Amino acid sequence: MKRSTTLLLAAIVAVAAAPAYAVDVVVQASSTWGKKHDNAVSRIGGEIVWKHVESGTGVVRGSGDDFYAKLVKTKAFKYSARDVTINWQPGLKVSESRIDDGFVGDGVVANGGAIFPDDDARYPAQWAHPAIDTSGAWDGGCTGAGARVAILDGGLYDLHQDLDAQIDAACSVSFVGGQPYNNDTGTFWHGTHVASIVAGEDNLISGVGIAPEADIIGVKVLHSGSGSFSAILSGILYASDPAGFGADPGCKADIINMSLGVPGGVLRREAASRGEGANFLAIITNIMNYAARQNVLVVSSAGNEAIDFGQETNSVVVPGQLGNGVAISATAPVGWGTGATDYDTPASYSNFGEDLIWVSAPGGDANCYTAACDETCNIAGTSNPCWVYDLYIAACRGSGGSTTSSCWAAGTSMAAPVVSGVAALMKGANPALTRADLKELLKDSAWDSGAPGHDEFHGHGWVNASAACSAAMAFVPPVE
Ligand SMILES: [Ca+2]
Ligand SMILES: [Ca+2]
Ligand SMILES: [Ca+2]
Repeated sequence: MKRSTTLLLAAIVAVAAAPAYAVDVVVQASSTWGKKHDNAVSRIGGEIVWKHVESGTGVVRGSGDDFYAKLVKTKAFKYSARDVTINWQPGLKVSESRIDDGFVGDGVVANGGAIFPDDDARYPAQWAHPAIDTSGAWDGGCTGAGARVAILDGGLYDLHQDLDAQIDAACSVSFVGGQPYNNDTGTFWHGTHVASIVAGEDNLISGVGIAPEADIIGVKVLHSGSGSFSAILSGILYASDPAGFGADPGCKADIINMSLGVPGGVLRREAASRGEGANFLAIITNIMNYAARQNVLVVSSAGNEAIDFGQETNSVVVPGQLGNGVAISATAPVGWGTGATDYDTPASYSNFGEDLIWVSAPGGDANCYTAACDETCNIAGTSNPCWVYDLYIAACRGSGGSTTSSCWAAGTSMAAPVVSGVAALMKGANPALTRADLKELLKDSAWDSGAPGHDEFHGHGWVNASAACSAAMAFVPPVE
């Protein structure tokens, strides 16, 4: 049984991208974008909204119901699909318990370790840290310093004191029209929570991130959970090749976190009547592979529909299952507030599947129904029903413009940034590591949880921060 008061299962709604007099089409050339593509678009009276030369991807706009047909008829592009806006963050769990009191920690002096988390106000409620032994990684010299993580999401609250020093504002960007990267709707701010799971500061405020010294690049591609394909593709390309969008090449990310996704079956339904769903899949796969070629590791959430994608032969998770990235399932203890430490228990909502999951990671859950879980727990200066403490507490936007607030949330949206954080720990400690190295070391350092060996829920295992740190430091590239 799901705890329905905390489960917001948003309906997946397709919105026509544009009225009949203007249609946006996502296009993919067979190789790079050249003159013939420019010419084909102008020949049929279209305009180029944006293009990325090296990947051969772009969005073109035209008028009239027949514009798409005319574009296809030019045969200039290998794939094309009319843009759609969909909800990329369905099934998120959010506890109603949000802390707006601005409580900060005690300011205990650091005792020699690289990171001293114990004096951060909400750190004692962040069970994910003991679960994956982040202290072991920090004490081993891995802090994330030097690693850059792009958060493709609905926006970052850049004034939050647990995040402000880690955000690279000059490189942060929005691909949602009329919206700056640091703006979102609602009071929760999903992107802020995700970013602070990666790199929440070691600073007395809120909790501590997995890689507290990593740099964060905010890339707004969603608004209230919804976004267009054009925005998602732009975000991935920007974080992989900012120069392609006119930005400083130094804005490139090492890791892209995408706590978003839809099962591909949904995607195909949205576009099926027009026969363009497969084209969308081909285009986004191309872009995921482009990011990989640019040496960027893409970390995606597996989704929160409790679906076994090993049995879903007719459906894929987009973008998690496409290209060369990694998709992450979620785990959580059941009754941590009352003493449980079964951290690697599969979360009740997490998608899974033989070919879907690379590794599992803490994501939280609201699945404890014992009488003890309905009692009140008092932990880290907070007081809530004990089941709340199975969720993941991290920074969020508070009411009234609070810059110190924390929220509990659960989802594969929370598990993905744990892995992005671990990847940042490795990359920061050993900048020579390639995307492929990071992916392999995540696998090699993971704990073998669940069924022995590779299994359908944990994939190659449950992520292990301290082992990943050691492996990164010890890594010697194979001799060619
Ligand atoms: Ca601290
Ligand atoms: Ca903090
Ligand atoms: Ca296993």
